[in-house]
Amino acid sequence: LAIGVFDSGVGGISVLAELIFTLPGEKYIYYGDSKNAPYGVRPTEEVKALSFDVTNKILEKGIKGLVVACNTATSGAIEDMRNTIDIPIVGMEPALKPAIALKNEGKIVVMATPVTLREKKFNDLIQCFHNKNEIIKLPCPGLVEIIERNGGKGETLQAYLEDLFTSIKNERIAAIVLGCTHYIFIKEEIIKALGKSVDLVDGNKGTANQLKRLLQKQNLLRKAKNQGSTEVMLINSNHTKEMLALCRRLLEEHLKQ
Ligand code: DGN
Repeated sequence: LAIGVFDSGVGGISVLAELIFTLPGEKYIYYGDSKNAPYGVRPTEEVKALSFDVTNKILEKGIKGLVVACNTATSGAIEDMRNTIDIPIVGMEPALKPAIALKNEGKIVVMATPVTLREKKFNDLIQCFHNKNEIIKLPCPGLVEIIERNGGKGETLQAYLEDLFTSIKNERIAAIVLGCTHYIFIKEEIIKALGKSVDLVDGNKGTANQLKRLLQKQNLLRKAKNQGSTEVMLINSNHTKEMLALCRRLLEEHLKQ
């Protein structure tokens, strides 16, 4: 059986690459719901309904574990999914713990979608750390759409980021948490727009390790003797040639890093 991975679009491909590094020799089914992206500015009930729709499509193909490679869908739907679907399900969490562990001086900026930053899950997480570093929530409506278009390169992205960072330009920044899986593809552009070098932290490795632990515990990892090469099936609800080419390019570029 395969490992299912889904996101509202292409962002979760950065997580897929991390999974392939952590668990090579497995079979992966990646579903990007680009037709319905972005999820991050919708009411929570809609995020839930879309997440269940996609999950049902992946479940039909037969999977032994599911990675919700989307912070937004994790915030809005993962609890209900765990209550109704009987396979290991791992989600994303903005990487506050690793950012604080760096012990840099200054504030921690969390870039994420409006849904992720307003939902209970994130606000509960902040409570555990509020006395360690001051946390600045930086919602980025519209950023996912720019990245969905061509992977995010170009002047529109640069202008968006420069405008976004005007509010934090004069802050001392300990780290920036990339709390949306799409943003992993634009690390260089973030640093360029900020105009200074800052630690960028994401939760991809944590998610991949967590899936490994869960599958190991239930004895669901492919045994070494049955292991062939890694297999990846890329599916997208916006089934155009351009979108599938973008998915392939992002995966290839990310696997090279
Ligand atoms: N990659 C998704 C996330 O991590 O939140 C983006 C959600 C969206 O569609 N805006």
